[in-house]
Amino acid sequence: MRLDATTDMKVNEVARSIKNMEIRGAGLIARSAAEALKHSAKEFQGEDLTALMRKLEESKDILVGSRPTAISLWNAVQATLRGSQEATDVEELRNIVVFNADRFVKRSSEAVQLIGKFGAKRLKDDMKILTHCNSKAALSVIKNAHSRGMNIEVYATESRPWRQGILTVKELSDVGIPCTLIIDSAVRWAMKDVDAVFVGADTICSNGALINKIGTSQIAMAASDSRVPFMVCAETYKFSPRTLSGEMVEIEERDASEVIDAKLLPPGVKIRNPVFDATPPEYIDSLITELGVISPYAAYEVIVREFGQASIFEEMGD
Ligand code: RI2
Repeated sequence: MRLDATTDMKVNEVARSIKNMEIRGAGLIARSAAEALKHSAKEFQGEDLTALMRKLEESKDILVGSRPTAISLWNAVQATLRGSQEATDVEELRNIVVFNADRFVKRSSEAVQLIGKFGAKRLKDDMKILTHCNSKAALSVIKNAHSRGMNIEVYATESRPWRQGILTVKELSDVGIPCTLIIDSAVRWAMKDVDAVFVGADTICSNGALINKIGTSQIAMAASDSRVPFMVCAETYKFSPRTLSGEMVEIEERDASEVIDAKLLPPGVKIRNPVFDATPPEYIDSLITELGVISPYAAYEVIVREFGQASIFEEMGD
């Protein structure tokens, strides 16, 4: 990541916080990036339109470079800068960016609420739900069902190495939902008691595959083996127009020190720390989006509807 002294501090600060996971979760990093660009536009001094445009482009690169996998980040900055080329002066450009950022943040938050409502209709009283990592979208479903009076219990995976499962059990316990924390390798053991799995998404590919927290694909396989429905909660800005143009999703690999102190291991032992994995569409029962509950095989239609096929290829330079 390039940290540029000429770019305003807010953008650098947000990018740094996304990189070191103080700001995390695919939805939150997207909303934070939109807010950072808005701040950049608002704080700009002077009347030089080209200078503001350059500053926003630099800010966009810094933000997008902070984490490589979640398409939500890229979609957020694209949505925030949409139409900026048409601005004829600084004031107009500023207004475009502020309007777009506010709209993105509002729609993104509303999408999480709608996903909660749609997803809750798939739950019934006394169900046991398994969730992985800490997804605002997936937890929105569980909380919505609970707020309608359903008695729901949750198995939350620890989600090594960052242990986001602890955030999940805190968040759910706070509203009175009974939780059981399990280590990641206990998923298959727990599946005998589980009625449905609900997870979030970092990216939905054009073929319907899900990119989500490492371990998600093993959970999907265990669920499939036990005939337990595997549901994915994904706002439409988690769908990747880039995969439609043939790009592969880059899987982030973080520092080995997050897994274990290398000094505790014999010399020469390698450590790998991949952050996400891919779950093929055949393991996914439904995608719960703000547009409704759909098949993973409808991902192409969602991408074209939301981003427009022609503009996708233009943006990618194809
Ligand atoms: P929401 C997280 O990534 C998890 O993979 C989670 O499933 C996903 O983002 C979506 O989260 P990380 O930032 O947008 O913890 O639903 O690496 O909150």
